[in-house]
Amino acid sequence: MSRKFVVAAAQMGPIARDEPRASAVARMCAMMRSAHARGAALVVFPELALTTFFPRWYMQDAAEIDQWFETEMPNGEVKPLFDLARELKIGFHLGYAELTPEGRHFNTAILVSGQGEIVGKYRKIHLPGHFENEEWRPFQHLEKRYFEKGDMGFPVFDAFGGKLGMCICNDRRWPETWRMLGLGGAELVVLGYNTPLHYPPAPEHDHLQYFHNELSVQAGCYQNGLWAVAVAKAGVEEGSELIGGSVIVAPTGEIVARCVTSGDEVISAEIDLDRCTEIRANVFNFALHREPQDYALITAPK
Ligand code: CDT
Repeated sequence: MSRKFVVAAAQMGPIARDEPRASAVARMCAMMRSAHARGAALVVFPELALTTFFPRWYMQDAAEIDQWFETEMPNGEVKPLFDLARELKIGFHLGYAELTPEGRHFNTAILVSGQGEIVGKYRKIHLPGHFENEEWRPFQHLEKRYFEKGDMGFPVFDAFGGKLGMCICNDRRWPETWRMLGLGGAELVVLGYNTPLHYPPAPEHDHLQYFHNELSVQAGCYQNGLWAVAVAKAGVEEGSELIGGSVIVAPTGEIVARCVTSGDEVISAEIDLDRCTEIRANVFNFALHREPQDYALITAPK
């Protein structure tokens, strides 16, 4: 049976600090319709897609921090997206800030089926940035302050006729992320990102941000023989420029679709999950060629 289907990446332009979630959801619904018109079975939205990228501001007040988090999913403001998915029979991936009933904070992504059911959840493991206010920076990156490290590992889900995994933004730079998902059997990895063009600790690398994004995703795909859809929140958001460059990448590492704007933009591609075998049965045949007994340092405590 064919395992071909169309996937879409729904890149989002900036979300203002005072933009209500309902407005972001309306923008996502418009892009979901556009993805559906392209025949997509799955549309991928960015990391923290419901609000502005709030870790750029230092906050101390718990209530002020918690206003950026969702305490249930779906909630009233996000429900239109779930309803539309059900109506159009299209699945989606959504990143958001999660506050659990126990008061735990995570940078989370969910996978929702074409029936509007949550079929997968992932909590970001590689949290970038810092804990304290660093006044010398033009903007903060306080993910380590506002989120706990994810506690779910790198799960792989049976969905859309194949094996799907998720990671979030900074996770994509780590080969361990991709290898864990590859070893888990993932055939498609979906991810969102908010990547500032300017990296204050090493500004000499600012011109490489797009290159490093593609390098990371293409290497992850090729070295594990899987597809990926990597989706940005892009554009100048509250004075901080975020890279765009959302891509759909084949198991060969080739980019098959790429966003060309820094605003709301939908791209799509037909993917064939059976093409993972081109790589996995050959150069990266894990069973035949991996030598884990020589990789002990990778899992040694840091
Ligand atoms: N959101 C996120 O993880 N962003 C990081 C920024 C670089 S580290 C401050 C990223 O890896 O793109």
